[in-house]
Amino acid sequence: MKRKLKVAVIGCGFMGRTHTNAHRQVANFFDVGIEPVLEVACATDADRAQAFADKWGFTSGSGDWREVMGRDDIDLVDICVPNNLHAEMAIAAAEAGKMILCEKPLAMDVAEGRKMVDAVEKAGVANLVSFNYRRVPAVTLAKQLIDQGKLGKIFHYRAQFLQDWTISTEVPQGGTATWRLDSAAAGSGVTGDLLAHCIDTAMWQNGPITRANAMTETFVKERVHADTGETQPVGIDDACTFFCRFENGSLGNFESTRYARGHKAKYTFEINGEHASIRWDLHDLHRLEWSDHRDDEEVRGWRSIHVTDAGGEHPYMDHWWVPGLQIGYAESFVHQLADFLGAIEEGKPCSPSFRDALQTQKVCAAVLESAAEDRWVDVPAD
Ligand code: SOE
Repeated sequence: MKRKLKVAVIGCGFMGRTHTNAHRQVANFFDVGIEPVLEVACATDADRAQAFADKWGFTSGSGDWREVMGRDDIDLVDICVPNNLHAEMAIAAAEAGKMILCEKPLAMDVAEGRKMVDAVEKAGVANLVSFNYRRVPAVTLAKQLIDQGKLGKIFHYRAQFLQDWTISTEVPQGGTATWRLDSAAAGSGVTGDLLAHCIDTAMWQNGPITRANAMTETFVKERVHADTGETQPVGIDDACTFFCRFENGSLGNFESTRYARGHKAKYTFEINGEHASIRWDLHDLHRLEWSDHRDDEEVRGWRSIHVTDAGGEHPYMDHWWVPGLQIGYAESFVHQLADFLGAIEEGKPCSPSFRDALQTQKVCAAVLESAAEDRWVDVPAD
């Protein structure tokens, strides 16, 4: 008999759907001894929460997250709301002794993030931040190849996350669909929303980032606020480019923008080592490209690995179909949950924990400070 874990999903938008889908799928594909039970879906609007609960199979819907935190029957709180609510909800959940899965970025800023880390560590509750791209099999395979030393010494890490959905000046800020453009709800723009993913993956694969030098730009300076109808200054970064140094001596080069016409979610990275290079592209997420200088000269070049082998060669793939058949974006959330539940079962921490995500928050803060002050900024190690 599997242990049942009663789950409250807070937030019924895009991320609420990705997480709920994972809760529904995980026990069918992964043999963990814990099974999530969809107990309550919560949103500010109680009717919206109830409609979401009905559609996705929760026992009930609720318009009051504080009441949900106080319920004895809830084991795990899954926070899928705008960034400005993460800290308050996570700290309340920790104080109520709940396990917590929290959407990225961890917090609005480092100070908030520290309070969240203190809260979960003091309460001793299981905690994980949803940097889901780590768990795309091709990305996990890249990490394994690096750890096995197959690339040798790493010289360069470069990553981009490009989108084009905010170019029109007619797109509002704030509200349910466009809160990511409102600094009061999001904290920052592409730095916290998109580069945080790249930074998390990069530090996981290549170790700590120690210094950064950045520039940011806000191309559209004013937007109508969806809640008030008032035109207000835009406080987020629309684009951010930064250089950095990693502790292992390698150089980093990161770029993100929502003004790259033609790109929807073009997250790519390339890592150059002394023996080999690898590169990955979210638009083709089941492939990892590999170029090995040790290959015979006449066949040396880039090869494209179809990361779908199910015999244990490729991470996570033995849980899905048969070799050659792809999975996608949604499954990265299933993998994340399977790893989290497995860690809970074993009483071990799961990464990225709140503490791991705080380090990403510190890099984001250093990047924003560097851009504001036009200078290199060190990233504190603690
Ligand atoms: C923004 O458009 C966004 O949805 C991010 O918030 C997600 O974290 C990213 O995975 C895709 O893009």
